[in-house]
Amino acid sequence: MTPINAVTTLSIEDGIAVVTLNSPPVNALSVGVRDGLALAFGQLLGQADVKAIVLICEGKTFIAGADIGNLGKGGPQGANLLDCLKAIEGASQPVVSAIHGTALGGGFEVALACHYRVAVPSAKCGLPEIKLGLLAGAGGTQRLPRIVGAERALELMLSGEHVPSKACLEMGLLDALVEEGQLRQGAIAFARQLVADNRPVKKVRDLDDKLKAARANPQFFADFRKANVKKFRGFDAPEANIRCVEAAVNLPFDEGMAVERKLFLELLAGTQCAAQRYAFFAERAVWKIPDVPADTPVLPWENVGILGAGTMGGGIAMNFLNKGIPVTLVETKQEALDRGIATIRKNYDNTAKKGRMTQADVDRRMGLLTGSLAIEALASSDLVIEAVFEEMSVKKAVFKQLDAIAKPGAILATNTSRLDVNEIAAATTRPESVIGLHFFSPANVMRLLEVVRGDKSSGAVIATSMQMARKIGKIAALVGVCPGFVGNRMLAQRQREAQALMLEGARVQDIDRVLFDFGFPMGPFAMSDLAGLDLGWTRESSTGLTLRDKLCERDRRGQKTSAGYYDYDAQRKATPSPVVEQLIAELAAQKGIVQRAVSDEEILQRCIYPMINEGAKILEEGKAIRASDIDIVWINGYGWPVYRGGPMFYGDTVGLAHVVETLQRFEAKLGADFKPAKLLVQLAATGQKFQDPNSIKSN
Ligand code: 3H9
Repeated sequence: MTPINAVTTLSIEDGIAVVTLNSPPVNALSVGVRDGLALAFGQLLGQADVKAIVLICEGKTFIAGADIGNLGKGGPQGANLLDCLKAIEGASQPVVSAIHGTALGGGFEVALACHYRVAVPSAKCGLPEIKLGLLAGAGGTQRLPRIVGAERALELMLSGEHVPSKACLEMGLLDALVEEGQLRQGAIAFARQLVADNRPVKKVRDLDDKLKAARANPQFFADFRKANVKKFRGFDAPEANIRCVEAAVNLPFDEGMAVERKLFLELLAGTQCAAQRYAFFAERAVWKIPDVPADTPVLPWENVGILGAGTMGGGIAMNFLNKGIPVTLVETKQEALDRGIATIRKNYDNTAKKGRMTQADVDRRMGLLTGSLAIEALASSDLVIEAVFEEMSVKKAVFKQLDAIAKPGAILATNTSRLDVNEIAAATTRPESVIGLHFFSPANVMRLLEVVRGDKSSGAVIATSMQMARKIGKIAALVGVCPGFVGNRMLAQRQREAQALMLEGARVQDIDRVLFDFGFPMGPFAMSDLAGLDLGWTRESSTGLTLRDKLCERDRRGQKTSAGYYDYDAQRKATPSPVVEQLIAELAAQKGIVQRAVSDEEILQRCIYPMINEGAKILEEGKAIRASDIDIVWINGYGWPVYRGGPMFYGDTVGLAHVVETLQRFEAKLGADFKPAKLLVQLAATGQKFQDPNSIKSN
């Protein structure tokens, strides 16, 4: 074996050359990997005693793509990837890529430039660039459609799906599967066979058959765009991806490559791509907890107890059942328990009806669920999650009971969305075992979990909770105890301003429109109507002084009563309500507010900048570890558009000095709610960003 450079080796045995890359963790296309490819292939091409070449990787995966951390950054450039691929495809000997783990993005593009591809059954391939706000910029958009056709290519590129080997083989993306664990031998044998059979080099760029269907249908791309308008709303990358496939269909290969390059560079320079690359690393950073290192021992847990079979309790239970983990569900009344279990079954039955689960899957899950009316049934649970009524006295009483019956070392978790976890923990004799696990509704669907560490939560309890979150497919952000934690605490800022703007004269539909156009799935008023205005409202406690009280008193409780902030028709289509407009005008007059026209810009800044400010306070108080954790909460729990990277990243994008100035302007006019946080002022003054590595520590 001859070293080519620090990450590349070359061996030649009986006329078969093997180029091996070894650049942990994922063999990303760093300078070293590209240089290694260029040098190795430079040596091999035209070497008469080399009959075929195998490209393979060491470690856990084939090349997982470009080095995302360095994409678009200056610095040492190394060999050009496109030149490497040209050399590989232009080789006179057949080149076989040997795939294990994942061949993704630029990695899959390297494989597509090879003449043949083999993989082990567990491998996956795909072009996930769309998730980074990008397109495959090394020929992927031109080669993929030439193998699978335009329709399939669009599906794969616009979903970013990691496609299992077997499906790749069926689509012609792979030429053969080789035995698991035998990739090197299998690929060499495959290459030998190519030589023995005198098979030609097969250049994907020369294929055309699969493109004919789209070429023959002039409506094809327009129809595809139309069918996906909703899905792609706000994102730049989907349209650029579609234009590349259009180019593949309608232009010669090299011209298509030029279109791809131009659009790739445009996306790469944009803020959406920057935001989505940031989100990629934010998702991975969230698991790193400075004072709970990765080697912290976790507590053994094999079963879960859930207290409360309502919507939250049932949804939480499904997460565990889905992963084959037994759940004991406890309620106080038989009827409530029966209802809770029936709802879980109904949810699974509906999934089965849609063909996304078999009846056996449903039965297996339901078989793992045990109902009980006695809290003692949780005595053997390793992890207990309380999801009872959101009231401190009730929670404390429950935790006192749990303390008495739970086994030593069991994790006692509360699903509170706003109450003081320390106070709840203090109701037990083991506050170190208590933690908050704030699931978001619907708990079986929403990806976010706020893990709320109490002052006394032990490292093992925190580490186990994070591991549990991963196991059930959540993304967890570790947050500290404060009212509303991270997500709801910041949401309160937006809600307050939405209400204030409404009284000042901004129309409900305009506030919603501005936030919808910003990229949220819906605005705050449409959201309230969907959730129901009477959540936590009772006629007895109504003051009649807020708009919400007035609406609820008139039975305008949201979509469910066909009236809330909006009027709804039978198809749930919303229209602005003259009744509500009248009520708002009256309320404003009562409060002595002179209504005025409010600009879209003011709506956006008043709703969003106080959130950024609150995020800064959260960081100042140490209630979140890093700004990107806050962004993860907002992207995954509150529909913040990922292409804007989260509120803190958005603050960085518009400029923290501008955020501070704007807040100060509002403070002068509207009062202390807008007073900029100390951290925000300091960062702005020193020209730093939230995302700068030491921005929090240095302040
Ligand atoms: C592209 O290719 C553009 C081209 O079309 C055009 C070129 C001209 N770069 O996820 P994990 C790190 S765009 C840099 O925890 P897993 C990751 O941050 C790229 N770093 O492991 C983490 O670091 P740390 C298209 C990367 O087993 C560590 O590796 N490709 C990259 O759960 C382990 O990662 C993609 O979008 C990278 N490309 O999942 C694929 N990939 O330990 C992106 C990973 O310090 N990657 N890291 O936190 C993935 O989807 C997953 O990482 C993968 C492994 C499935 C590979």
